[in-house]
Formats: sequence, C-alpha cells, structure tokens
Amino acid sequence: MFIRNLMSTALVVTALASMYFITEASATEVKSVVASKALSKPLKLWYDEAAPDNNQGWVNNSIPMGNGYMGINLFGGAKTERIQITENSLYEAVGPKGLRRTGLNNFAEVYLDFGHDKTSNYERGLNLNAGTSYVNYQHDGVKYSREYFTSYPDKVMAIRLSSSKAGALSFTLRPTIPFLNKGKSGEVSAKDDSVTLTGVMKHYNIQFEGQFKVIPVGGTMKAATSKSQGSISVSNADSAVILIAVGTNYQFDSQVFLTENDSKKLDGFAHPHDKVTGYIADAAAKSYEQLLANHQADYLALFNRVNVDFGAILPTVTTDKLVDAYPEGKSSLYLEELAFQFGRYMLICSSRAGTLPPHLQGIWNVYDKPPWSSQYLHDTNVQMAYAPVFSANMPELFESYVEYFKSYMPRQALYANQYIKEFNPSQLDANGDNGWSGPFWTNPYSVPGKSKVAGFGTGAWIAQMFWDYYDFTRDEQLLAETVYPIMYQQANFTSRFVQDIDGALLAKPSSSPEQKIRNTIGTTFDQQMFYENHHNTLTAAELLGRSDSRLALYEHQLPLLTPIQIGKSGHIKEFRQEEFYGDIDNYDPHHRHASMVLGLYPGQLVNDKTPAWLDAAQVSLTKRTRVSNIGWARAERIAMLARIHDGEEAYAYYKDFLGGNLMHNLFNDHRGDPLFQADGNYGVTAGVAEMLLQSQDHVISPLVAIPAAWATGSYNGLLARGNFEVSAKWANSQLNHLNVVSKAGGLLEIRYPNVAKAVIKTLDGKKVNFTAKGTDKLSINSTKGQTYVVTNIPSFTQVSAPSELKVTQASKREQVALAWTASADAQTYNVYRAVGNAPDYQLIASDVKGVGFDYKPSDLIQAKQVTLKVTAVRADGRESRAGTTAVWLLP
Ligand code: FUC
Repeated sequence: MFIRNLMSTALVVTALASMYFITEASATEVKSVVASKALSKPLKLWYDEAAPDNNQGWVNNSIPMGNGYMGINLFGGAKTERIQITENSLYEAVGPKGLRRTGLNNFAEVYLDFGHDKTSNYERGLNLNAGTSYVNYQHDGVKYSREYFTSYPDKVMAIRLSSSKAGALSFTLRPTIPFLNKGKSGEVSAKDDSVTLTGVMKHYNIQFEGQFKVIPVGGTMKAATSKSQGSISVSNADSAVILIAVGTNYQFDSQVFLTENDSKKLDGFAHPHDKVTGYIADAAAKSYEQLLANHQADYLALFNRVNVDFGAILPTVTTDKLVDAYPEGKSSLYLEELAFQFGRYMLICSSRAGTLPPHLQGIWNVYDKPPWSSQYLHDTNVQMAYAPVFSANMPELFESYVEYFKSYMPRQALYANQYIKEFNPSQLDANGDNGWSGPFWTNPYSVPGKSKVAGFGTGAWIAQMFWDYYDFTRDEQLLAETVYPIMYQQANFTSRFVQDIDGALLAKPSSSPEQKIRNTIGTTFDQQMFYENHHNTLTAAELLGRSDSRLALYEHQLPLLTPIQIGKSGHIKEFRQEEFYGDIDNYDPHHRHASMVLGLYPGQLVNDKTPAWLDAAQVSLTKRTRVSNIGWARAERIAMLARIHDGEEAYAYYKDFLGGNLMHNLFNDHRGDPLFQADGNYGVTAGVAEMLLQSQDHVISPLVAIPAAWATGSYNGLLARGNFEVSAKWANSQLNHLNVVSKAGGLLEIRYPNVAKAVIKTLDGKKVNFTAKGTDKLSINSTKGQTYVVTNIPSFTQVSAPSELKVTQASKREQVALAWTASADAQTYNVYRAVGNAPDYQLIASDVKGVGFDYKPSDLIQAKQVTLKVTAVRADGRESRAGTTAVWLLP
C-alpha cells in the first residue's frame, strides 16, 4: 500500500523518499532489529555527471546493478543513455595466456537516445536502501527522471522514464550486439513494441537472446529494422516503462563438464527464446509498481538484515569526490559504512540461486578479453567472493555456487581417480570411489583439473565453504543431503592422496597459492585445508550419527596431517623447509597470499582456544608487512588481523583499501591499473564483519577488533556460527548492549570482558539464567526463537602488555634467562611456554615480581624450540590479553 502510493506520486524518486520507505519497511521486515537507529541513514552513490562513454568510464564511473540473470552497468547519459549488459554464461573459447584473455563476452550494449544536450541539475545515483538507480535532470524547462532496477523474482530489468510535462518524453531504444563476427553472430530486429536481439556464440554453440519491451503512456511508438539493427522510437509520451530480459541455452548440468567436445556441451538444451519471452510476458502482466514491490520485497529482505553505524553523516559531496579525498587523509566514516554495505549489495546482485556464481568480475564485464577471462579461481578469489555470505547474513546467496558445484563435481570425481592413480596408486579404489579433487581455474564450461600454482588444498577449501553454510545456518537437512556428502568425498580424496613421510601424512606434490616454489611436499596450505575438512567431516558425522566406512580412517589420519609448523621466528611456516621466516629460495616474503594463516581466517583451526598459534599467526602477518597493494589481499588481511584482535592494524588495511583500491563507482581496482576485480569488494565486507563479530570457536565474540576511530557505533543482524543473529551497540569502545537471536537453539556462549557480570533478559524482560566462566565468558542453553538481551556490562580497561621479551641462553642447555620491558599496569607477571608446535601455552610461573625470570625446566629433553610468553597482571587481578613472546632455540 505504502509502496504503491509513494511510487505513483513520485515522478522524481529522490534519495530521501527511498530513505523513508526503508525506515517504514524495516519495522515489519527485520523483526530482530533492535537498535533504534537501524537503517535510518540513506546509503547511496551519487554523481553530478554521466560516466564517460568508454571503457575507462565503464570501469571507473558506471553504476553496477544485477539480479543474477544479468549484470548491468549504467552510464547515465542525458543525450544518450548507455546500458551495458553482462550474462555470465556467454563465453568464447578461453585463452590464450596473458592478463586479458577471451572468455566471458559482453552480452549487449543498449542505447537510449534522448538528444538532451543542454541539461541542468543533473544527478545520477544508486540507492542501496532501495535497490534502485536514478538519473534526474532538467532540459528545456522540463524535469526528466529515470528509475532503474533489476529484479530477481521477476527476472527482468525495469526502467521507468518520466517527464514533468505531459507529452515531453521522446526517445529511441537501440539494443546492439557488441563484438559481432568475432566468434559471435546475431541480429537485432524490432516489431510493434519489442526489440529482439538474438544470436550464437560459436565456440560452445551458445544461443542467446535478449528482449526489450517498451510500454509508453501517451505519445506514439514506431518500430524499425534495417541491416540487422532494430529500434523503437517513442515520441511525445508522458512516461514509459522498458522491460529487459536476457538468456542463453546454458543450464546447470554435469553434461556440460563431462562432454569433451566444446561444441556439444550444450546439446539438447532449449533455445532461450521461449524462456525469455515468458519472462517478458510475465513481467508485462504486472504494473511497474508491482514489479518494483516484488523486487524490493526480495532485495530488502536480504539487504536490510544488516546495518552498521559508525556515526557517519550523509556527505554533501558526490561519491567520486568522497573517494578522491580519502587518501588525502580526509577519512570518511560514511565511506567506511558504505563500502561495507556495497559489498553486500554486489553479492545480492551477482549470486542468486539458479544463476551462475560471481566470477573475478562478479557479474560485470564490458570486454571481449576480460582480465583472466572472468573465470573462477579457487585459490582465493571464489572464496573471497563468498567470504561475507554467511557472516553478513545472506546465506541463501550461496545456493548459486551449490548448483554450479553440483554440476561440475562429477568431472572432478574423474580427476580424483586420475590423480590418485598418478600420485599414490596404492590407495586407488579400482571401482572409482576416490572422492573428488579440488579444481583451481574453472568457468561455466570446464574444470581443468589441477594446477601447480596451488595445491590440492583448493578442494578442501571449497568444502570449507559448504561446512560454513551449515555451521552458520544449522540446517540439518542441508548438512545431511548436501554438505556432509561433499565433505566426506573430499576427505575420501585427500585421505588417499596424502603419503606417509617421516611419520606425518603429507600432500605430495604440494604448492602454496601463487608462490614460486612448486611441486614440493606438505605445504601448510594443503595440510591446513585437509586437516580442517577431515575435522569438519568428523564433526558432521557425529552430528548426523553416521558410521560410514572411511570415518575411522579420517579419525586416525587427523593428527598426522600436522597442519601447523612453528618456525624459528615464532611464525607459522608456509613451507616445511623454512626455518626462519622467509629463509628459502624463491620465496616471496611479502606475498599477497597469506596462505600459511588460512587456518586463522577463513578457517577455524587457529582461534582463541589456540593462543600459541594465534601469536604465531601474528608473527607471520607482521613479517608479511603491508606492502602488497592488491585489493582482495588487503581485504583478507583485515579479517585475519581482526582474528588476532588487532583492530588498529585491521583498520589501517581497510583505510589502505578505501584510499588505494576504490574507483569512483566503488569497484575494487585490483592493483591500480585500473583493473576491476569484485573479490576485493566482497572481501572488505567480510573483513569489517570480522572486526565487529567473531564466532570461529563457536563463542560469540563481539567487537574483538574495534579501532579507536569507531569508538561509538552499532550494528544489527550479523550472523554467528550456530545461527545466532547478533546486534550490538557500543560507546567509548565499550559494549553496552548486545542482542542475540537464537535462530536454531543450542548452546549460546558469549565472550566479552566482564560479560559474566552483565544482566541478561529475554525481550519481554524475563531474567535469563546463565553459567559464568570466569568474568569474561558465559553460556546459556538457548531456546530456538528466543532473543537474549545483554545490558549493564561493567566497563573495563585493557591491561597493557609487557614488551620486548629477550631470552638469553645460559651455559646449561636447559636453562634460559628471560627479561622484558615492564607494563605500566602490572603488579605481577605470568610466564608461559608453548613447546614446539603446541597450540596452547602452559603456565610456568605466576606472581612474578620484577622484569626478569630464570627458567630451568627439567622436561625438555627432546624439545628444539619453545615459545615463551609473558603477560601482565593488574592489581584487580585482570591479566593482559596480549603478551610479549620470544622463541627459545635450545642448543
Ligand atoms: C590470483 C591472485 C591474483 C589475482 C588473480 C586473478 O592468482 O593471486 O592476485 O587475483 O588470481
């Protein structure tokens, strides 16, 4: 009701109107939202000129939209509007090598000629709160406005053109096929109120079709076709709606990957004509307002689930100016909020069930030779695309990858047979039951098996996304029918692939993503990934009560996978042959990939319950340095640093990203060429989410990495493992309000300083009983559907840690002297040790007064190295969370 009134009266749909709409809608749609300021801030990208009509304009200035079926880049011209359409299955043969290679192709370039060349008050923008874009300006005393949206439920793009004066709207619609005759043939024709664009992409025999329907109010309309070009001209209308639908004969089917002959992969699949005709007919049967309402019901149900507020106000400058000012030190809290939500927006546009998942460029490509063919790379980029899907509360968007995976998996099962036969033939199951092996580069048509550039850990990393899908949703049916079989069969492959080398079960051959050292043995990447998948498979089997034949083997193998090796620098090694950090040939110590700490993030292996590994991860990340300027890598480090509680360093990386990788349309410029890669955009959303909320050890930990710049703020609706929806408010860097909705029941644990002294009630004010575990942790047996409100958390101040720990070897082998720089907060110190690769510390001395300690252990006959750690204990008994560490190398 409200939607219809608003839209029919608003010829010019202002950002403000959209904002009110959202505020209204949020009350009914986001039931779990509690913070009063939720969703009250307009989130928009806006500009006072059109995007330049060239590739630079596309990549830097055009506005992206999408509904899974198509990606759209809007230029917003007043004289001529250009709408570029991407359809993710429209592929040319991939190759040859090089950065820009054929692969994904540009589906259509659509022009709307208005001839308005003397405009005033021009503005175009994208309202994230409404899922709509707009262009508004005045020409010849008339106000013109356009509104655009891409609808997932109705599978169309809809455009509404309006003018303030009756009969003042005239334009010509001209869809065209780009890159014709380069492996592509086709034609455009117009009849009555519709233009049809149809053709064939020859290599894979892809039949494609786009239909464009014009529905004017008033005026006249004329269709024209000549020389394979079709157009529709509208004259003197009051307003008009244009509907666009596209499609190809591609479908999710294992036939596509199992058929060797490229030209036969799509054999037997229906021509898209009927499908596209149906989309247009169904959409045209609805009013524009109905279509918009359908779109917003779908879009807002996803987008409105999460809100963040760091205290930003809506800037008065256009988005390009905001972006340009950022690196000059004009930090903008607004941009920090906006980029977080923009990543969520992009995932909603590009990852929808029934359509192909987001590739390197998401769902946006203007080229015939896109960067790296716009493929799917599984050594970080795909995982980065999906990094925010669960934590930023959009789990159903992962369905797009699930369907893609299911269609390529049978091909990977054949590769698994081949690789076990090649690399570890004694373990081959002659009947072909060897699981599935991990792919690296894939696209909608092929999965080329292994690559030397990354190890087989890519498969286990894919399986990890499936585990997360369950772990965040706790959907038991999903676990039983989809997730568990995928993990079990991945473990099947890796359990046959690993070889017993010096008592450990190691990957051979093995690589660490993109490092130049190839074909080695037991990289941390492979071992960590294998370990996590074995572990998750066993956990899932227990949950489901399964007793499948290989589970006992996985259990036996698990500790032998030795996923973490601590080096002499106290770091997590990337290669087993390393001693001190980076001391091996051909090793890039500042590499963009931080693959040795993937068990920290996005994995669960290194967490607050493995503090010695957490400290070692910190050493690795510090030594990696901040030199890489790669967008996705910066994004990933935000999350990794958040996991080691370093909010300031995480924030520094976020600032590096916002100041160094954003183009004017907020697209991630991969490395400054400019070269668009969507992974950085999705990735920073995930990174910021980790700063706000963590749950990798199934303990809900809010505000683990809040920087001083975000000392006051709130968020709503982030998702934690166990399917808990979490909202928080804080001021002066202290949490003062936490809301947890238990969406699946089960044990709810919360960690935060002094949280066990807080008051916990249900939404209707009933006191909740909980079990305190010390002062900083509590647990509740939660009831499904119940909301737990935590307030009155006594404030705390961090205890500053001691620093500069030095260890000096005494003449006796098992004796060492420790000396450190005092902490101003310390009354006493605690001293800990972690022997070799141990995940946790053992307390070796407490109540130490002064800044030195002589350690004489009698039980370290075998040990080669020990990590020593000193923490400060304040008069109130609180211990510093961080400490100072040093590695003792025993002679
Ligand atoms: C991986 C990354 C690169 C780039 C490429 C497309 O190889 O290491 O940084 O993102 O994919």
